[in-house]
Amino acid sequence: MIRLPSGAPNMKLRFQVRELATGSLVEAGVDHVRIAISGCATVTGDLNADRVVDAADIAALLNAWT
Ligand SMILES: [Ca+2]
Repeated sequence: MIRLPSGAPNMKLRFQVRELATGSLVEAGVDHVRIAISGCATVTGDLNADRVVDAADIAALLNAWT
């Protein structure tokens, strides 16, 4: 697993194959590569974590106001 820096807008994945000795035959294959995104971006002001800032967040704020 490779962790990318947060906020990275792009990603490049490169596989590199090279000879270990002259005259050798290099063959390579890439199989079963899986890219997954885990976690989620936070939305500023989203107090109830439904990824939308709306009246429910204001209500949550007012209900927490003591
Ligand atoms: Ca919300």
